[in-house]
Amino acid sequence: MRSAPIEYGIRREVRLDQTQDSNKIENQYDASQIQVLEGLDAVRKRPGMYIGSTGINGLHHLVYEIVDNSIDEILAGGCTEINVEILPDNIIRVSDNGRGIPVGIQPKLGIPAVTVVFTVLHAGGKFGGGGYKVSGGLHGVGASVVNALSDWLEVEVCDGQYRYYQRFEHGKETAPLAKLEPTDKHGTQVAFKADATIFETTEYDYEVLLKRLREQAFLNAGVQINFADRRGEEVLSEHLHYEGGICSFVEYIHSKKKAQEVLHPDVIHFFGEENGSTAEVALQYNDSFNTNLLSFANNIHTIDGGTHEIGFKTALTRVFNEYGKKANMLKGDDKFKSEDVMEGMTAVISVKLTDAQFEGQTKSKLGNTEIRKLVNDVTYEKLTTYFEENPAVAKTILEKSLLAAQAREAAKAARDRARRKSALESAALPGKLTDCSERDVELTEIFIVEGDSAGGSAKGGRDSRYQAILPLWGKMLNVERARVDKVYSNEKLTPVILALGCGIGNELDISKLRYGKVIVMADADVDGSHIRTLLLTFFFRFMRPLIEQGHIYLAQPPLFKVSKGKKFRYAFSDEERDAAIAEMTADGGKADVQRYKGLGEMDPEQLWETTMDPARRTMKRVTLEDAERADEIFNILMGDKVQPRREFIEANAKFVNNLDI
Ligand code: TSJ
Repeated sequence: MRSAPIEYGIRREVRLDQTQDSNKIENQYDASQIQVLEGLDAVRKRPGMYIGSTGINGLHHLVYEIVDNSIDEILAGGCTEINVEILPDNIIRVSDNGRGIPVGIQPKLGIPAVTVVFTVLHAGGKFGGGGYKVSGGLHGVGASVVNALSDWLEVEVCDGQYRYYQRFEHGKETAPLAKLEPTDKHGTQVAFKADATIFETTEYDYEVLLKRLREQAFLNAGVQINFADRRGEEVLSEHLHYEGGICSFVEYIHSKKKAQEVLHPDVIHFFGEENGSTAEVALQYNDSFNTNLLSFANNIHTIDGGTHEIGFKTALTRVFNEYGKKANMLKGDDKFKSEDVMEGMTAVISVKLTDAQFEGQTKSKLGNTEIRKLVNDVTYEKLTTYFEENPAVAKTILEKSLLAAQAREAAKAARDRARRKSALESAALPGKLTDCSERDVELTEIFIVEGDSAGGSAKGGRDSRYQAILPLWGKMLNVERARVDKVYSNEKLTPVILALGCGIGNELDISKLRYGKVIVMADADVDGSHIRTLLLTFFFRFMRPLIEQGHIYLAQPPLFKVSKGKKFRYAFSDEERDAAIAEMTADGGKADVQRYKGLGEMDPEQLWETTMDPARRTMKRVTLEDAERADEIFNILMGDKVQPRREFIEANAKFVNNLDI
């Protein structure tokens, strides 16, 4: 894909010249170096501008930045394998067996190209030469930014003739590029340690890196990535290699969801190109109600979608409508909406284009308008042909879409009824709600509490100015099978919907949300776990923006009270309990351990000081991943497929307390 030589490509003469006398490298430094260093100082002053944040996401961004360069090298045909390692002390080492970053003197700056890569802003791996230039965001900021934000960074290049080495500290070279012994190897290795004075944390998350590396292995079919975490006694490692590309991606996603079954055995796949841009789509339907659409532009995950997704959705809906009419499955004026034809669909869209424009707050929405037409055309033509050639598959999928359309109609009718009703009754708050007095949503919290006795403690312990209590009781309905229409009329969830005040599903209006924090407070037992799973599933399906915008929390009540005489300590795990016992009994005598079987056993004061007081409590903010997992568990527990449910329960029997997250 990247065939044109780089700007300061390897000019034979220059390189031979320089490699004969490594001292010469030193002499060729000039004033432009000063500019270089100022550039990197800017990165250290405002790191967020370059990597988004100095939190864990920014930290992981450093790794992506380096790995992306090796992937580019693979795409250019220069190598086959990438090794990514987390070493003790959170040092990252990335290597490939490519051509090696060029070491020849860059004519404009008079220093080796590899040094330029690490010291000149925006001269990183994405430099020149007809690659996919990425603009408008945090993407592809380059190796120099990683260097600037590292305590130290070392690069080793083998070009088939010699080994070269250079070290940098805080972005500044400690010595010029050193030419070492001859070698017939070729490749690049970069090791770095993120600067702990810049990052809030320098502890990498294996799972997060694994997820992203796996994604890259799917998006670049054939690429081999070896990933290892060598920080602990036990080495964790994965070999990531998918010849099937994004088709393997779809298969992988489906293989992870035990509770659902695919509706047709083969992943549908198509590809098209126009004016140097390419579009590739893989999709497959399953028997769940969820849509899982992942889109990428130049291998960057576009979480907020954009023109490629719009082109796909428009064409998909059109193909279904045209085929539905022709096959006599759609009657009269009936038409599918986009949401109908996406129900139960898992799809991956990958586009490659020059000058990708990323928009929006987080730069994760593709803006290039020409891509809409490309994806639309490709999807329309190829999917129409596929349906004509595979009528049995088409029929299966369309039947599912028909059910979805009917459910949508039924839901709308139910909503209209509900709206008329609430307009008449006007008393829109549920009777069980004990509201707070504050009305500023930024300051308010609602505790959704399991059971009436816990509700009583919570009411007694709360700060009534800004904390509201909503007790829930009894078993809730099966949200999986009861669709939006049923949820509206269900007596158990209606209080939640009414109390939050922002509606659900397509009607959700987050500006109407009545509390800034929605806190699920349930016991640490099996029933509590069920309630959490149910509520998270409900939020995931019908109020997803609340999760995305960080409004949903899980309270963390203590499991034990350890006391001795007048002294006492709360413990939130078995380990904490044991530590508290050890500490309290160090000077002799026995400690008393009380196990809280439920929130209701705590008196209001205890509940306040351990779980509700903002100054002392810990809470878990629910992420989309947590909720998605709850949704999966919910499917397994409530779905009608007995086998996965049994497997799951057997496998998790001993962890039953942790079912929810
Ligand atoms: F991020 C980075 F720049 F530090 C980095 C780059 C890190 C790692 C682990 C690998 C790489 C990298 C760069 N691997 N391979 C390359 N290839 C080139 O830079 C290269 C080599 C030859 C030619 C050519 O035209 O001959 C062009 C390029 C871009």
